[in-house]
Amino acid sequence: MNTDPSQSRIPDPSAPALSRSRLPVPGLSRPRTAPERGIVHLGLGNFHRAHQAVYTAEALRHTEGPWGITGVVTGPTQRSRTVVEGMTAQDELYTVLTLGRDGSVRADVPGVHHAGLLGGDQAEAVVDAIGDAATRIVTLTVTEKGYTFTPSGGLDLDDPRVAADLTGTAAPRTPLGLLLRGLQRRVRTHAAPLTVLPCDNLMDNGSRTRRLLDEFASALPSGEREELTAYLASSVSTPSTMVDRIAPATTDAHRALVTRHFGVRDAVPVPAEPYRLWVLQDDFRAGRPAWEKAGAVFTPEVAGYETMKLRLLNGAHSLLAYLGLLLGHPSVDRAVGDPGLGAVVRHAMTREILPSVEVPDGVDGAAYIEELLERFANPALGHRTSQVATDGSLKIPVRWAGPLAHRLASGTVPEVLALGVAAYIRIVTRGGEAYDERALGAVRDDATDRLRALAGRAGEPGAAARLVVEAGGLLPEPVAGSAEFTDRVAAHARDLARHGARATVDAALRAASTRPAQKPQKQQRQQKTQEPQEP
Ligand code: CS2
Repeated sequence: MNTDPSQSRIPDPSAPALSRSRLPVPGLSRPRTAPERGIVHLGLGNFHRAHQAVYTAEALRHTEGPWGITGVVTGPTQRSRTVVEGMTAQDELYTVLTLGRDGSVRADVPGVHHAGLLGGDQAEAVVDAIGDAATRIVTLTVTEKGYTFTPSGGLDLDDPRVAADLTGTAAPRTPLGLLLRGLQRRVRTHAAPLTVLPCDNLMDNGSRTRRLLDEFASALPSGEREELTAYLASSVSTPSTMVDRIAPATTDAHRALVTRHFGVRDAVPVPAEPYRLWVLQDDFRAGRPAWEKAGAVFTPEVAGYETMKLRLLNGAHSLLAYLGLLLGHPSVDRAVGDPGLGAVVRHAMTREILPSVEVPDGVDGAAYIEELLERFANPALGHRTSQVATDGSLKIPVRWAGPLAHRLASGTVPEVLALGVAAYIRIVTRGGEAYDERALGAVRDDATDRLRALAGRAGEPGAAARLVVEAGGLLPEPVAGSAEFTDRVAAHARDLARHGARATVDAALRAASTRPAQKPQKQQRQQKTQEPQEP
């Protein structure tokens, strides 16, 4: 089946809504009834619906089990509410549209969800669901922001929402608050074991989540603290996972596609690429679905896959997003299809990022990079650069800090990653003055006001970028304190302002291809105020 872009992009309101009684229709089989709820999922967004839900539906086709999912919306956005309301109106069903590079469309209806909950308005119901003895796994896709940690990785006790959740006088608002109150309910009612499975793009997401839960429990008043700490230690596991599938935001074009192909109206379909991967540590305290039957990989060596994916896929994605926005590209496929940008990103992946990655046994790093570039080039996805650019202050440390530190330690300043940092700073500090925000979409980032104020203290773009790197908390030492690195970022920032993105990307490509990989001269920190050389 093929997509035809000349066809209507507006959904047909007269088509009947997707529902169990409407199915099967040709191309869409009737999904099974969701089994008893064994999983509570925090973060009912597109990624979960195209990834874990699909794995779970497939696993259940092979092995029965109580693995129905109650999805919880944790963010306040209207889009998240739309998902719960849309699914409710459709018997908790929705379509996963698998969109191939060749224009092929495949549709699946997972049908594994129970009625969704709104974390804000229905916090008590969420706590009940997590506290229910039938719940065996709590999974999370709450984005980097949802974990409420400080740059050093600890629980952000200064975040007023965290502080409020710790007092327990009102309904919990943060994902960790909801989770902790649910665990508290479990301790006080039955103390059955549980697995907490984070599925976000964070390195060592299992141990990081564990640390945050432990810190949350330790910050509770005496009495509450002891019971939870003991329960966490004895009965809760937090395996690490690497998750991968590109699943962009839904648009009217996707809704129209469902109606055109299948004759039904779905208000909340999920577009996704054909590729998917899930790598997990097999440490489940109360059982799990047979996800391996759906292709998931269980291994103690999750870290290797995580590093490879976060640095190469997500790292390159962020480069394409920031440089793509400055070059006027609305989507990732258009950005990677830009010959100059495609070439610098390929260079960065091969020469600046891959050397920092210990590729897992059996994986060929160069072939993985080619596969990623092909995945990015999928035009059917329409993955917005502004969507990937969101929350850069939290994503950049995860994606770029490791490769930057690795290259700097080996005596090379990574030209393209330095340009990426300059591009991010330009976008976050100048917004609509830096790129066509109206056409390409706004880039949301909680650090915007803080970084703008910092940049404003410095004045000219090079000095502003330098100050943001040195004092903005974006990148850890030794990267932020490397004079060679901040010089390059400042030079790129100045070039972006003076000569524009096209000339700067082209110059970076020339410099990156010709610059010998040698140790730069050691510079003293006080020398950093000197004007750097133009590339
Ligand atoms: C993207 C990811 O939005 C982003 O930051 O880099 O959501 C990416 O699409 C997924 O991690 C792919 O698995």
